[in-house]
Amino acid sequence: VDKVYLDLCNYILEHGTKKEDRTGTGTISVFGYQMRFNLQEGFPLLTTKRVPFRLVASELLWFLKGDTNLRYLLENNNHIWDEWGFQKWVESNEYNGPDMTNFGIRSQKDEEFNALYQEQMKVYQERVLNDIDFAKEFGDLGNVYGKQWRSWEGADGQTYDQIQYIIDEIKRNPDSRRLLCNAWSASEIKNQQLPPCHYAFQFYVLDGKLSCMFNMRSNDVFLGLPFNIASYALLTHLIAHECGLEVGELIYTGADVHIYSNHIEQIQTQLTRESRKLPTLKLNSEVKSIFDFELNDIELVGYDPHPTIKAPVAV
Ligand code: THF
Repeated sequence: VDKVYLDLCNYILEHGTKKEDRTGTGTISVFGYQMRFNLQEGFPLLTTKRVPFRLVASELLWFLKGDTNLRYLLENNNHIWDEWGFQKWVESNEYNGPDMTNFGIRSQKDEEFNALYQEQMKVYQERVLNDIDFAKEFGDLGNVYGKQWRSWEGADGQTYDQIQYIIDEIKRNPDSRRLLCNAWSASEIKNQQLPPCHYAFQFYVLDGKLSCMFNMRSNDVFLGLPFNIASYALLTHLIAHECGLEVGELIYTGADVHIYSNHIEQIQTQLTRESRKLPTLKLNSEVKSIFDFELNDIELVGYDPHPTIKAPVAV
């Protein structure tokens, strides 16, 4: 996994082009890239830096619950989506604290502003955790992944559970070429704090093995991609578990695949490291339905990575 990932990093550094982006950070970008991972070789969590698997797992369980509110993530000490909820809050009419315009970029460039921002962020997190009405309004990220996966709103006014459909279809007709979940919806873009980056995925069953391909329109290679690979690998394991299948391959297809300009040093460090043995995944065999899994039913065994490498997230 590390080799395939680091090959991509090298490829972007060599062939990528400077490109401006929505967040104002600047990136080196390529358009179109594919990677394949054999899930039989171990669980694809990078070993050349520590990837916090607990955060990957709690985010995936959040999607699978159909939840779109930050509250669940905060309860699980997962802060990877905080900035997107915070943005909704500070742009609302009810916010009357110090000006937080462009807080993402400013907090990285201005120490004094950063202190103010951290303070406001703390206040926001506390309120989402402790004030249910506040959380309902300002902790919700809109019709993001959980909503799209579990209760897609059809033009007919009905809701559709795309994950349940996939599971039922795998059990009934494993040769199906419709084992697909789509999170991208033209009419929902305006109702989403961030339109989906991993916007569609599809499963494939052959010889008792379940494979998965996922598509990304935009991908932050240093922070996002290691999470995305692990998340879809975990989803494939969970669905295989419920359907009585082995795991097969995980295939990644990326469109605008980029390294942020303030992640280049970190990538250079990571490129000097030797990869280690992959961990394996252990799922609680007592749990049958993927919708019943909780964090402590999912265990990673034998993960011995190189140390964490810190990097700022672009909002
Ligand atoms: N926006 C950007 N700029 N990058 C992303 O990766 C990204 N996401 C989601 C939404 N918007 C994005 C959120 N997912 C981290 C990891 C995944 C994220 C967001 C942030 C992150 O900072 N990871 C740190 C550890 C963080 C921690 O310990 O709290 C890391 O070192 O891996 C891509 O889906």
